[in-house]
Amino acid sequence: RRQKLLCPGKSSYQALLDSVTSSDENVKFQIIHEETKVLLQVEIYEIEGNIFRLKIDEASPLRARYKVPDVLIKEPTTQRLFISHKEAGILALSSVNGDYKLQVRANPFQVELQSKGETVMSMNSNGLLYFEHLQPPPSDRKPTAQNEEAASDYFKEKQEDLGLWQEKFGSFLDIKAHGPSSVGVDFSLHGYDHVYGIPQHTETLLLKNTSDGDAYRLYNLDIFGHKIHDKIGIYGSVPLLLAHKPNRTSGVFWLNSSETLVDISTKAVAEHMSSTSAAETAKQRAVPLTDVRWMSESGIIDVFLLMGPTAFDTFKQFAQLTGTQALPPLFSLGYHQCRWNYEDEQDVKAVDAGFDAHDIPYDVIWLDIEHTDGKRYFTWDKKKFQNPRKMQEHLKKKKRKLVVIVDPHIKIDPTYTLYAQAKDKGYFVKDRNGQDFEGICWSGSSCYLDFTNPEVRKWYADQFAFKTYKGSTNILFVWNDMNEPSVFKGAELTMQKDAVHYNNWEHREVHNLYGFYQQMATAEGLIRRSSGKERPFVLTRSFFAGSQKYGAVWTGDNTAEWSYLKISIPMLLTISLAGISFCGADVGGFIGDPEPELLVRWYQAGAYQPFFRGHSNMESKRREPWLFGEKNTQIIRKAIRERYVLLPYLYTLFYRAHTAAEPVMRPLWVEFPGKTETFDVEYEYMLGNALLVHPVTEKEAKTVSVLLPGSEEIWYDFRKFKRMEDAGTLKIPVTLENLPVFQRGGTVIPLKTTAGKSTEWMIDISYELHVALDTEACAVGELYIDDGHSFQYLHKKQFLYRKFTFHKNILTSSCADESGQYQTSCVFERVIVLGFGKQPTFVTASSKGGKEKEVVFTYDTKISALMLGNLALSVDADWQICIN
Ligand code: MIG
Repeated sequence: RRQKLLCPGKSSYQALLDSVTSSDENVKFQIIHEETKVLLQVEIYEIEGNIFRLKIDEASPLRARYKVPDVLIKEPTTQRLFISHKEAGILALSSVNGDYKLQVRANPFQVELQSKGETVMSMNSNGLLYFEHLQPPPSDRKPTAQNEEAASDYFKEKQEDLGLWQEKFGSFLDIKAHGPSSVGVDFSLHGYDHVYGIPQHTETLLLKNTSDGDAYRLYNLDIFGHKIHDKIGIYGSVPLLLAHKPNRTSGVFWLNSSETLVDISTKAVAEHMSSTSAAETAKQRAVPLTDVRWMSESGIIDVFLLMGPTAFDTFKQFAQLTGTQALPPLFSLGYHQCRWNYEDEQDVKAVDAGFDAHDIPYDVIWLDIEHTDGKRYFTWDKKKFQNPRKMQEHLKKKKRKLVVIVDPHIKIDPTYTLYAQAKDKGYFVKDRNGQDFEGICWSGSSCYLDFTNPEVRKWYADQFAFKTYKGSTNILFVWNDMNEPSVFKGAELTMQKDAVHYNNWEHREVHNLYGFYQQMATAEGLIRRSSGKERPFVLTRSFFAGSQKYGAVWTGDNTAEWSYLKISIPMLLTISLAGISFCGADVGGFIGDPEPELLVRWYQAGAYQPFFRGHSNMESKRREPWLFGEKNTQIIRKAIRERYVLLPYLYTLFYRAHTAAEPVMRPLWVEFPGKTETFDVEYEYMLGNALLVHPVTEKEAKTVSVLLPGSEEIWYDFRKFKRMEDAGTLKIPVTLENLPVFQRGGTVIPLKTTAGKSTEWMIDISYELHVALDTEACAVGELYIDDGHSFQYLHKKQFLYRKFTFHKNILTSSCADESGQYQTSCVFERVIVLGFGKQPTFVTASSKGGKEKEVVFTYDTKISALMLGNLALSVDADWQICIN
């Protein structure tokens, strides 16, 4: 409310260019507010890899302001910025290689960032820089320096009744111990009218203009039955916004964990063509421009400008700051069966057996909150789960896993060890009076662990040790829910902002980090219980920038309606763009009961999304995949089996996400950055660079409009192998059995030849390659393999990374990373070449050092597909197949 009183116009800030100092690390100077005379310190950094960082803090704050810790994986490596020019009112800085120039204008204060002469972004060009300096509370304010007096008068006069020191929210009173401290500024993104990112909202992929409505809000909340197309924040936040135009992608990463609002306004502005003659100067053209205004309740301004220039560069830049996706254990890419609740040990066994009886693969069964002894996490209900170890041994024999829920609220019960210990050690968040903060959640009156404290995180991680967590075994993994944190009867169902954390920081400062920290501690616990050997799996509902390092996220309580299936696609794409590749939505819809057709369509969609879990609410009817009649069971079986067959490709994509920050699921524009028709496509997407997927999200659909982009591309039906006749938007006929999936020409996809009961049953199943030729009759692809569960790939380089190239009718398998080695007896059994022009006369295969042998093949003239069988070519050997 206070910031919104400031309208676009001339900024009241002026840069004091006499104060400029520069070092290898940064360039610093001060800016002053004309009325309050408060000085702010500006620091500008160039970070290796085309990143710029701008920090603005008070020059001499009353107390230190909150600076988000633990999100950046390390202190970024800076490069010296050179002062290339300093004269009346302008400070010009240039990057080491001279590609980038930063222009700081003194009056009004404004920063412009240019890449090779092109203005890409500017800051404060709308004059919306806003910075509330910390003041002593009105009660102990004594007039001292003149400046200070002027400053407080300014605020008193202009902002009376705007909740400076306390604010009512319904029946809640938020007492702001340190007074107003909000910050904000605007960025103009030149030439851009497509912006994306800043999850999580139930919104379109393309961010909307907010001029006549609500700003996008980043404030992690548990909103049960959330509406669709709403800018209120749910569960998680990543303050990263991406902007794209045909020749460039850029990003703005606003590192602030307090409640944040983002206003977006796209417009066309006149651009002057540079020219000398007067007649020519009059020539103008309209270019788009997007203004993005960030407003945060507290903290400092700390913003990273990611200069791309490609989308993949931007992803790398963000990962360089916040880390890449953790490599998931392979089982977690299989299908997960969840429900609130699988009742007891018999239920778990019966559901597990149901999958075998219906020949449906699955990897993990989940236990929700009712498995505990009265919602005391890390315990078991003594009646329903009398022998959890035995139950897990049973699952282990079936080569399957168990995930249990572990929420952050701790039941107030002195006989509950976890509570008693945490209480004793002072590990709970405090209320404003210094008592343990008490809220209500599933466990009744509860306290909340203060995960922002590193000591608490360590202690919490230790709770996962096998000997401490009674009844847990090494097939048990963890689900962190309610970690926004959710507080029933709390303001907006969360913790009051004036609660107090570690080091005396108020909750308002750290709110959006709470879930991030719980997942961090949980993942650490799972790693530690295995003495550092095994990869963890932790699903979290709440998240922040960097959560990708700790596991997976899901989109929370969606509803079993078609519109929620549909919106899940842009929601997952947005989360993926924000660095979190391992994401999914509850298959079937959590709330309510899906009609069978919707459930089938949701399985088909989920099978081609990164995290694949069926889940349902307590009040929903049972929803195991075989409960909807033989025909639907068969279609769901087919969808899940297809997922399992595709796992080699998916796992390879996760390896790329882990090592190169490439999102697994990506919007079309990322793959086709020059094709403007892809920029707003949100109901279809690319899985890696090779598969285009368009889930069916309409009831009784007979056709689906699919955009196959790129006139120079060739697309193939992924299952029928047929080359698509046209590119552009096509009406693709669909039946209930299929969803439109296409393979892009020029790619090679590795698959398993068949599915098994779970990923672990599939280790020895042979592989096949789908080689889809492009217009030059070429294709390339990759396959990553390791043991699927440990850190040996990292510590001992036990992995295989293979590369496939099809060129001049020769398919070659070679090593893509010589540093890795992994023993496997697996073979390639089949190769299918799509778009192969003519019937071959003979085909030979030869392994390096081995002799050439003839290959049996069949050729389908109608669809130009060549199938090579009985190959038995080792996965870990170099080999060649020659087609003559
Ligand atoms: O408010 O643990 O989003 O997946 O089943 C309900 C019970 C609490 C919310 C989660 C949902 C989970 C449920 N939880």
